Amino acid sequence: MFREKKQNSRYLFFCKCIIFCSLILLCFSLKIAGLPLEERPPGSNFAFLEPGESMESIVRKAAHIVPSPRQLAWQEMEFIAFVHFGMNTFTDREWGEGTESPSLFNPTDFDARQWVKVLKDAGMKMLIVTAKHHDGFCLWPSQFTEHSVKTSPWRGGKGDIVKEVAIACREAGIKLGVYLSPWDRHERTYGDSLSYNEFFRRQLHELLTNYGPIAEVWFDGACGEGPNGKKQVYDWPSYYRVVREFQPRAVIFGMGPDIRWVGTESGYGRETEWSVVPIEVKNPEETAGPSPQKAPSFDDLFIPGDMTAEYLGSRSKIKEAKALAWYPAETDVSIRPGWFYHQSQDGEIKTPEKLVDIYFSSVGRNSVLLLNIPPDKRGRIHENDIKSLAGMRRILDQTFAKNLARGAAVKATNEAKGHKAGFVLDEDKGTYWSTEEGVESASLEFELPERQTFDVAMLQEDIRVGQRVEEFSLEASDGTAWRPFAKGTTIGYKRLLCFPEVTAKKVRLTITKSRTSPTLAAFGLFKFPSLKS
Ligand code: FUL
Repeated sequence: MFREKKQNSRYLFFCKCIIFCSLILLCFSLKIAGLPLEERPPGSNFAFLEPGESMESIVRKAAHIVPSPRQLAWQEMEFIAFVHFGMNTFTDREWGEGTESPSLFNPTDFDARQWVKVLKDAGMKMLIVTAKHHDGFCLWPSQFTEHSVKTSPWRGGKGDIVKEVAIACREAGIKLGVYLSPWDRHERTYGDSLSYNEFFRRQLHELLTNYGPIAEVWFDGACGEGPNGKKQVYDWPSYYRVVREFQPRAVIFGMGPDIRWVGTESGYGRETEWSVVPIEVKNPEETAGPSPQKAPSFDDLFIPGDMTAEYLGSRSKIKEAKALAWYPAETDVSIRPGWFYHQSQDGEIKTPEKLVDIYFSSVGRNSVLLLNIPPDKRGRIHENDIKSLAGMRRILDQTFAKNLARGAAVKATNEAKGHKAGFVLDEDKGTYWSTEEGVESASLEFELPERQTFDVAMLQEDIRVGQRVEEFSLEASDGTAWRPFAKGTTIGYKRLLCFPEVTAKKVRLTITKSRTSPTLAAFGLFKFPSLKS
């Protein structure tokens, strides 16, 4: 009797536990479901490290940090356009003083549709326009300053460059981004930190609420002296809040927490480029959130820092970190020597071959290429730039027209369940090859349908589960010995390698080092067009 009672109460206790756990789970899922898309945690895009944490645990953490949905959407664009246009176009300068008269701004044949057509034809998926550069002149009729298109002679002061660009982008199906320079050499409140921060947030709000979806907000870090030598202190977290509230899908570049500058304006990214890197963060206990009720978010904790060092995400760097974040690189470069149009540079436009080289060294090195094409005084992209862009597109299209590895029989030395080797050739973004837990090096062997000649290889990890590959090599064979022909370190979203022509029936990819199980979503072999074609 007593035993039965005891069993019953155990049973009751067990049931209570199950109900309690289910309730907790239910609350948790409801809470997650209620979060905006950008904040849902399928995996996080940052992690704190514990003092004294083991290297094994740090590496595991780094390998499981993943991009946020907006970071992933940005990375998948691969190739985007910068358009520097403004007062400097008319004064033939790179940095204006802020004292230029708006009467100088008068494009004679402004055509946003022409910009967008040229850029779209070149394969670019977004246009980032310099809505305001350091001289403070606004390409939209801002309510908060007279220094804008509204006091210029262009379209009798009734024009709005940002609006026409936004419409042209929407019509053509490419995204829009805005460059809003925090450094403003015209605005008289600049240097009076509180007032200028409010002014800047208002301008940002105007741009983010009047022109439809914005996919990237570009924050340059320049911070010149204000009137009377006053130093402006930018309130970055408050700027981020405006972006998050009004354009939650937009990534914030540069001085923001989503995308970092690759560290050079040459167009050439790092050979080893990790998207997971150490970042500076404030102490959560000492950081105020947006309100006393709300805990500080990652945006509040993030400290913009210098990310230009050569090695950012290597094991020796992550070992020293306080926090790690998915913080990928964007490579900005101009098609001309200057960022703005100068007639004197009409003969100095980068050649198609140079642009292709830059593409391989940016998109092909786990970065997004942000190529600047500055319109001229007419307000049109110059014929010489169009010619170079078209030439570049032709070479890229011809190169990537046919994946010579397609149809190959693929086998792997190791496969995780559900992640077969064949997935690297299936052109389905949702599938990838991976190894079983604990297997950090493995080979994939491709037997091509016939002997092929190639000089380009393309590899892509599935970054939705993180970035892991640290070292790999490629070999070719005709059935006897394996001949090495290329090797690399990181892969990330995309790795492109060029090498002297190889002719072979078999190719072997060996991942020699990886942070936990490597993944590969895509593999390709290609051939550059011959120079005569
Ligand atoms: C820099 C600016 O100072 C240049 O003028 C240009 O806009 C470049 C993209 O960013 O920091």
